[in-house]
Amino acid sequence: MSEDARLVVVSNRVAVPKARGAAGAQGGLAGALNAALKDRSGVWFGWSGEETEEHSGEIATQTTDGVTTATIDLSKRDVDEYYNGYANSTLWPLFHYRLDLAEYERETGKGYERVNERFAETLHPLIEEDDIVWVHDYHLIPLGERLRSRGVKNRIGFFLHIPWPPTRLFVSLPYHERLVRTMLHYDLLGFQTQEWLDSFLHYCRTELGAEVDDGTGSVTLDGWTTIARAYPIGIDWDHFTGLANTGDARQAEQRLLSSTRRRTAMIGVDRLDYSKGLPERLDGISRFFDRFPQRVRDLVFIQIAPPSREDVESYQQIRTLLEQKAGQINGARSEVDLVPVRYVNRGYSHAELFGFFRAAKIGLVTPLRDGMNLVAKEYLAAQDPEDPGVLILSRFAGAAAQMQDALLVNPHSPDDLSHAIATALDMPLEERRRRYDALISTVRDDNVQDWTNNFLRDLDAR
Ligand code: ADQ
Repeated sequence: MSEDARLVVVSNRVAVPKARGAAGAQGGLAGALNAALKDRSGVWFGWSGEETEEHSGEIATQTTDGVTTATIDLSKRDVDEYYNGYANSTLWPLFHYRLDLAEYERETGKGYERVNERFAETLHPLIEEDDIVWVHDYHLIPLGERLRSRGVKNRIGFFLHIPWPPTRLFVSLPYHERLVRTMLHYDLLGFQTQEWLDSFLHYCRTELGAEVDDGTGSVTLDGWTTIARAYPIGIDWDHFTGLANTGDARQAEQRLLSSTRRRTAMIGVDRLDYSKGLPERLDGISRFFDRFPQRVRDLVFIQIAPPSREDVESYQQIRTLLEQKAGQINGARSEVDLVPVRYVNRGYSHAELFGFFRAAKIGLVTPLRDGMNLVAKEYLAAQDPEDPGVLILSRFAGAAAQMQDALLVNPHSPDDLSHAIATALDMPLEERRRRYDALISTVRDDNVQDWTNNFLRDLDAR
């Protein structure tokens, strides 16, 4: 990218320093983008997270560490229809293959288009001639096309953080064609893995009749050409591993070790979301204790899961279900001096998570479907290379494509999970080291700086 080009990042939420919800369970996006923006004196535009009676169009800006954030508030109706509605009750479940949970409501679809239009209207005057614009995620798919309709000629790229579903599922979305056609107005489209990219290209070819070149990823339709490629996201390795020496990380590690004593700690850390496979995970653990009742003395499972998207009903249901399942295992297996499952409903700082990960000899990451999953990478990054823990990873996480040396499991199968837990518990040091050595280079080298550089390099070349 030319050294002078300013970077404008657009995403639904913006991690404004000290803003409500800016830290904690906001997701993998925030850390990734801050790293990209720091070097490029960029602007980060999006929703403040605040609701107002009426949409005012006012922009609040703030500059910290050379990064300017520009945020707008949304009306309650916009939040209901665009955020809780179309983005999180239609696109999120559908893109995670959950047709059973996807809701198709005309009104929320209109709200989604209206808010994308609002974003374009407010953002347009902030864009300068040579800026490069990078739009993120499923909330803002039509934004590029909305900017183009206002005459924006800048290079605009889009990255999808979640999976792209197979065509046969995707066509259940009303107006699917209209949505995908807007994507062809971007100069560059990024997906997490080759699998999601293949599904997208398949759709363009078979449903839109676009001209698709699998080699270059170019997609042409009605005079518009975009390039679609896979850019697997990574963690901020230097920052995350640097946390090892903090007091918070050490204390967290000690706290976990002293509370688990002779038992092996197995950890799960996820936003409370049905895509993360949490009830299925507990079924696997329950099966493990059914098979090996005496091993309740060897293993303690710690699940850290802060609530998210609590205004959406399917998220309230999953929370109740999890409480029941954790309660059932503990009811059946607890002794006066031990409880097999600790279920913690809150977020922790990355330093504390580092310490917990390091103290846990098994990392259990079993989403039913996940664009990438950064927890899998963070778990490994926190391990002691001399005595590393074992990562059990769902084959349906995007991360599995890069992490074939993890213990890969089918998260739908309690037997498979139970078997993997037993294997991990008994795995000799030599094999743990071999797997760790095979996995750590992708975690370290394919990091978030590499991801942003690759994406921006290709966007600049357009
Ligand atoms: P998420 O669905 O949020 O992200 P993930 O990639 O695992 O999933 O990122 C979660 C981030 O939040 C991690 O950095 C993790 O440490 C943090 N986190 C989770 N639970 C936490 C807790 N209890 N306390 C504090 N922090 C917690 C979406 C997609 C993913 C994709 C990312 C990035 O769904 O597939 O990997 O974006 O592109």
